[in-house]
Amino acid sequence: MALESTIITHGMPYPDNLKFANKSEEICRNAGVVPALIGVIDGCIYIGFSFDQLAFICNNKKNQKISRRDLGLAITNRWSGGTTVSATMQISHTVGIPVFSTGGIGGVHRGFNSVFDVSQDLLSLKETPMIVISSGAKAILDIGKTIENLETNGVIVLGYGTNRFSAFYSRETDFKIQRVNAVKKIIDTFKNHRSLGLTSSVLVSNPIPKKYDIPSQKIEKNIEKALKKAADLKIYGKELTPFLLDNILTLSKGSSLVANQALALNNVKLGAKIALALSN
Ligand code: PSU
Ligand code: MN
Repeated sequence: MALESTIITHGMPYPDNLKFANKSEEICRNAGVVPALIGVIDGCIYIGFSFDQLAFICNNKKNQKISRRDLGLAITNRWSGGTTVSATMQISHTVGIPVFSTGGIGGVHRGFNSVFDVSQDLLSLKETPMIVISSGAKAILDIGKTIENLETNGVIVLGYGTNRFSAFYSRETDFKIQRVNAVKKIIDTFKNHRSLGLTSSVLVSNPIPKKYDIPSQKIEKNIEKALKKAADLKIYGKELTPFLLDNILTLSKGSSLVANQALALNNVKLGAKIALALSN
């Protein structure tokens, strides 16, 4: 199963990120699944890091955030850094790994009408046939527009044990999606979708465990403060998402980090079950 690395290089501070990466790999191995943590060191794409490489990438001050469009640049200029959902999907699909687990996908940003910011993750979900497990889309986004984009682009969205789309730190939003209760249904849906020659992904929205849920009213104030700061400082493009996550982490006094890790590890658990069942 594929795992992304921007969550490690740009989503969590050191050494929490290293502990998180180790834990993710351990969950996979205990489930009988080979973890493929994907990232770039010195312009080389790695599908699985050694112990030393992982330690390096977790604490490298020059890490780049590498999305799908950056891959050619990263190789040419010998960058090191984390691959986003879009870059990780591109690499996984190229080498034949069909299942990928992450925290939250990128999507349509708030204020889209003026800033036109849509994550490449949505393009990759449209164009790359995989099963992607996430806790919905990040709460910093415009969830409604993100859902509409997924529908337009033919991405199947399944709610694991729920008929509501998740918003990362919060279990539920008002947006209805197709509920699925069993791993087998996810796999059958993917196979039937593929049998028709369709090349978009199946996105599984797996809610954050109840214990770690942060109700949206609670996190919303912090999101709005972070968005205002980003606008004041004219932060845009690929810098925006890491800036927002970092500011929310500070504003929430670390509780967003705990939630982020809990949901991402929970997604690894579900992803490993899916990967194992698919390979069997
Ligand atoms: N979720 C996190 N932290 C992150 C990301 C997601 O908790 O850093 C990353 C993912 O790698 C995702 C990327 O693909 O943010 C999206 O960035 P953008 O909005 O610039 O497309
Ligand atoms: Mn963007």
